[in-house]
Amino acid sequence: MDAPSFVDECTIHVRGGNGGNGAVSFRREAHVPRGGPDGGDGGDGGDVILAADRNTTSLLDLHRAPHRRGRDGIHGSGMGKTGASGDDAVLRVPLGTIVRDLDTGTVLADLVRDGQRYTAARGGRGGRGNAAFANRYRRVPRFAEHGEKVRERALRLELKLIADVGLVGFPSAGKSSLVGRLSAATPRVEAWPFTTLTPHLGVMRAGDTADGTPIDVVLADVPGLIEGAAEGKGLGTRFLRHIERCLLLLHVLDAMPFEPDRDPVHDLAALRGELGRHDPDLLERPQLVVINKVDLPDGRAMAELVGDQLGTAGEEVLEVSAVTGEGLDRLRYRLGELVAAERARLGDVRVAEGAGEEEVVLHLGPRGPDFVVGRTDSGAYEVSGERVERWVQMLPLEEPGAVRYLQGRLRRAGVEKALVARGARVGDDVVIGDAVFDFDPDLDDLPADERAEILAAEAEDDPDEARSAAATDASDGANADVALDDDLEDGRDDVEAADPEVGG
Ligand SMILES: Nc1nc2c(ncn2[C@@H]2O[C@H](COP(=O)(O)OP(=O)(O)OP(=O)(O)O)[C@@H](O)[C@H]2O)c(=O)[nH]1
Ligand SMILES: [Mg+2]
Repeated sequence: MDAPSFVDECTIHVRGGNGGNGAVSFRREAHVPRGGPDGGDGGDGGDVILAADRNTTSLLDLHRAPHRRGRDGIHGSGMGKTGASGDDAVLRVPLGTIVRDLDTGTVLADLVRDGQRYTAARGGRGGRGNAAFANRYRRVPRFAEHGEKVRERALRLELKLIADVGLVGFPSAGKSSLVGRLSAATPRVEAWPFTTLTPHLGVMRAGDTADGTPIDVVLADVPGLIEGAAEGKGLGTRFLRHIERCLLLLHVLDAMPFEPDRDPVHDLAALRGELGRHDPDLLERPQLVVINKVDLPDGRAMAELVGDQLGTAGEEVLEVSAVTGEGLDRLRYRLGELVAAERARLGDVRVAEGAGEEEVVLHLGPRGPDFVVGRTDSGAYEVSGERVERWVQMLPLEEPGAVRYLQGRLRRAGVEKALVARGARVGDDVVIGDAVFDFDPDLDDLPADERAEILAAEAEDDPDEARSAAATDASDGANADVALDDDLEDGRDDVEAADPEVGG
């Protein structure tokens, strides 16, 4: 039954909600002769967020329903009403979920602690209402922004369990029996091999450490390995990824295996061979060996014989019985000691690799140039860049006022200069996103006063421009807060989620 309920890899397609449209509206009141623009802003679309949750054990839900979206923002309306923001879609994932870009394989986030969140897809920004475009020079703005439309993103999720001790052993060696005895977990135990089909965790209270505080140790019970697992025999090494992040490995050896060609010494060598073929680094972890089933007739004699042999070879070996409980106190104590030592050495992060980077949940690459100018096959100039394309998408280009506003923005962003530098001349086609423009670079042919007025109006549109440029520079490195610096770039105040009654 548990095979289909455990999924440790899946691809998801996520998309934030689109932003709501800004409204075009003018105040009309009986006693106010000339009402001003009062179109409110659209609400922002909801994000898609991955949240690490200790109570979620597999990626099954996402595997079954891999397409997830944030809710769209509500459109703004008259009387300055801002539309409500769309709700975020919060997707719970197990601790140890690694998020990659599906196409490039780049690791975007590694969610290892309960409550860690990664914004997998950002919602679109709400468009500004026409009231936002009013200034001394543009008293009657007849346009508002559309809400930002956002694209879908494909992500690959991979779960690598976060545990302290990984139990490895042949099928039926007694791994699950041990986890059942040592922790509150109740894994299935049967007399036949491959009873455990998916990894499980159990939490063990491991006695007192040196300073007297008890420590909790997380045990990972993984499906049994057999010789040839690395080549796919048995369940193969498909589940070995779940011990990759364990602090130490516990080899569980059967004192009295049924197969005549097996014995504990041979089994240990075979297990190490399979581990090494999966990932040689695994063999560098601290390792402890238990010989289980010493309660069986001849079990103890065998354990003593083998124990001496392995001990001479430098192994640390404990003899136990998961059935009678013999040796388990000693095992519990020793595991506690070893785990405490490893945590002290690695800084108690419960993650063997990448320690120290774990708080950084959002890994953004360094910010590239805001836009690039290229040529299309037909010879047109093409300006591409997220911000620039967003401006074009969000403005109603059938409105002359909006086009003029856009031109100002492009000019100030340096797009015109870059086009000229690339060789564009008046009348050439310029493609930005889905729109095609005639290149009309500067205002030089306009009468001086008209030109001054346009420039003054533009300056009022973006009073925070200087601040915005500074913020953009400062956020150059990883982990930039995109939302913040984009808001500054618009020179608008943060539009908070509106009163839920409005426009809902
Ligand atoms: N006599 C005896 N039998 C044991 C002991 N530990 C486990 N067993 C038995 O060995 C069989 C296999 O035990 P499991 O705990 O399911 O073994 P496992 O290593 O988890 O096996 P897989 O999940 O198939 O890899 C069961 O019949 C257990 O009752 C022990 O200490 N003594
Ligand atoms: Mg088992």
